[in-house]
Amino acid sequence: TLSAHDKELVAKTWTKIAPKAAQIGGEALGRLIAVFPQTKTYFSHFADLSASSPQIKAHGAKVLGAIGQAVSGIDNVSASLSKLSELHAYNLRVDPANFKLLAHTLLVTLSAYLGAEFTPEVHLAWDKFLALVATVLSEKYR
Ligand code: ZNH
Repeated sequence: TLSAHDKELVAKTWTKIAPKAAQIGGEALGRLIAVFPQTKTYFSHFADLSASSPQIKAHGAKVLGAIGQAVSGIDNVSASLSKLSELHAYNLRVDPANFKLLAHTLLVTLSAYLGAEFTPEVHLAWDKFLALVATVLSEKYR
């Protein structure tokens, strides 16, 4: 679970990256479909499935928007993402294994953007936070 210090680190990093959130989301999603091509099946209705696809980038921006909401509501992520949790469980039916893959490409992207500021401590805080987001998005599956 996230310690008070982890939460502070996530919030602090978020203020730094928020202006570039759309770009970061686009890169993370582009990496997801390039590095783990099995994830493309969820986006087969998109016209362009290259890593530089404008639809994939726009989708990545949306995903990071939700991450931003989760950061704002970090003390109650379940409540912050409850609508999205229902959407993924009942409508999209994304295999929860994919949340781990996206967390991975997001961490890599954060590292690229933050450079030396992406210390092992910050890395750990984001790893825990993204695991929590994944748990929340999977909690309504049955
Ligand atoms: Zn998801 C959608 C978020 C993961 C797949 N998403 C979505 C949205 C959002 C999100 C915000 C939008 C909604 C509306 O519109 O309303 N996701 C998210 C997050 C995460 C995720 C936060 C984590 C972290 N997803 C995911 C994964 C996958 C997915 C992993 C796969 C692989 N999603 C998806 C889909 C969709 C979504 C498919 C739909 C799209 C369209 O547009 O169609």
